[in-house]
Amino acid sequence: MARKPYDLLFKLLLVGNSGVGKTSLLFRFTEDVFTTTFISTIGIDFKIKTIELHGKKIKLQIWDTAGQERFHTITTSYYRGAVGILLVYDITNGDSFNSISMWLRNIDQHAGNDVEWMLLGNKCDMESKRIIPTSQGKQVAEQHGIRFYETSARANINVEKAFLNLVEDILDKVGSKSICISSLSLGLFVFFSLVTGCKKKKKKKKSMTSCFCANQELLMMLFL
Ligand SMILES: Nc1nc2c(ncn2[C@@H]2O[C@H](COP(=O)(O)OP(=O)(O)O)[C@@H](O)[C@H]2O)c(=O)[nH]1
Ligand SMILES: [Mg+2]
Repeated sequence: MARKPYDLLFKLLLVGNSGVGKTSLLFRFTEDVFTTTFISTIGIDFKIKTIELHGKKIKLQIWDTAGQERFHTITTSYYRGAVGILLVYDITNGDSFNSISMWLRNIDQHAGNDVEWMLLGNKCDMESKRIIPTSQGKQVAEQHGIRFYETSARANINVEKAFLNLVEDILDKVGSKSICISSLSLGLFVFFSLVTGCKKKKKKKKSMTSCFCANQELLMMLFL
């Protein structure tokens, strides 16, 4: 049988003001290119990149707003199913930094509670035009307990690192959830074994103590 082309599929989103470099970051990460001539069409588009991390093949479907952020018309459908969000501002543009709170409200309103997100201060290659000090970006990220990177799609700084760390954080979350689920199923299995075991033994008119001892053995076998 043919091997499945991937083990996991993650939907990631890029959000932030128009012109901060979302499309450039997407192209840098998925195609390792930087071009100044992106055509921004109305509508939403995504790019796919498959990566391998911790022995898992992960297909990333990375959605990029295609200009509609200018009209504040990003709706729930854009956020639906997203497990990771890269919120981008431009370190040379104060407005884009001030809009972070507006984007946060948008994320809060439309994205799922479990979504993993990080803050990116893009265009860090333009030091001479910097308006937002690194410390300000760090502060916002610390307030929200999230990761923060200054990136440059142009000079290829921290782009791959940011995406991969986001995916790693999502993987950790997924991992701990599946551990929770398997512990829950184990718990349920043990519970039902105890109940059915007791019922059977009751029929044989054995005492509750012997029933408990037998099931303790079962528990030990499961946990050791
Ligand atoms: N210097 C510099 N310019 C960038 C960088 N990223 C994007 N740009 C430029 O910023 C402008 C807006 O980029 P774009 O990716 O279209 O932004 P979007 O509207 O957020 O998708 C374009 O002229 C890009 O060439 C970067 O890291 N450094
Ligand atoms: Mg764009």
